[in-house]
Amino acid sequence: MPSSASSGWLPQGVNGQQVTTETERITSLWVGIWIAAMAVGLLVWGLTFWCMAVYKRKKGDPELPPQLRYNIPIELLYTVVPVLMVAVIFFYTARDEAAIMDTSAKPDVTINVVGKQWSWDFNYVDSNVYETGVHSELNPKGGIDGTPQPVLYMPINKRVEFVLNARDVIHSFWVPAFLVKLDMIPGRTNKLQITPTQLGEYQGKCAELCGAYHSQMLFKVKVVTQAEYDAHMAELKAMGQVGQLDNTLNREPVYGPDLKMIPTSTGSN
Ligand SMILES: [Cu+2]
Repeated sequence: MPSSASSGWLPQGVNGQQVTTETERITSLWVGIWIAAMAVGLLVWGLTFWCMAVYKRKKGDPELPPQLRYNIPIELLYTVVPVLMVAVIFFYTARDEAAIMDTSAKPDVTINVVGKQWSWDFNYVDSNVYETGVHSELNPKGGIDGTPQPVLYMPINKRVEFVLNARDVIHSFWVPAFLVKLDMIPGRTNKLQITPTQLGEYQGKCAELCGAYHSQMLFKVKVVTQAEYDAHMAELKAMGQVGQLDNTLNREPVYGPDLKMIPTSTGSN
C-alpha cells in the first residue's frame, strides 16, 4: 500500500521505481493537485456544515434571519480566490506539460508508430526494420482472444522518440505505465520522447474510440537492454522485415503470404 499511495494510485513500476524519467514529475503533479483539491474541499464542506449547524432555525425563532445580498467584499472574495487557485494549477500543469512534451533533445532511437484499425505498425527508423500487427479480424491465426499483440521494443535509459501517425482514423498512443498518451491523427505527425528507466514488459493500448474493435487494439512494450534491443533488430532483419512501412493514409493494407504487410516505401516517412 505505501508504494501505491506514493504514486497516488497511478500505475507504476515494481518497488516504486520510476518507469520513465518523467513519471515522477507526472505523479507529483497528480498528487499535488489532489492534495490542493482535498484541502479546498475540506474547507468548503467544513464551512458549509458549520453554517448549517450554527445558523439553523431554532425553536422560537421568528421568520427568516436577515438575508445578505450585494455584499461586494464577499463577491470579490469568491471571484478572486478561485481565479488564483486555477492560476496556480495552470502554472504547474503548463510547466510540467512543457517538460513532458519537449522533443527538442536529439533522441537516441527513433520509432515511427502507426495506428490503424485495429492494430499497430512499428518502424524502427535507425535500424530500417519494421514490425506489423494484424487484427484478429484479418488474421486467421488468431481468434478474438488469440490475436498476438505486436511488441514494441525500447532500449533502457535511451531517449526514444515516437513519431506518431494514423493510417485511417484518430487513434491514441497509450502506455498506462508511462503516465502519458498522445493522439495519432491522420495527416498529422505528433512526437513524444520517452526515456524508460526500468526493464520489463508493459501493456500498450489505443486510448481513442476508433471503431468496433477499439478495445482489442493492444500492443506490448518491452524495455530491454541495448544488447537485447540490437538482437531484436537483427531478428527482424533476419525475418525479412527490412525497410519502412508506408504510413500514408491507406485503409487497405497489403499483406504477404505470412500475413506481413508488404512494405510500400523505404526510408522516409
Ligand atoms: Cu485506435
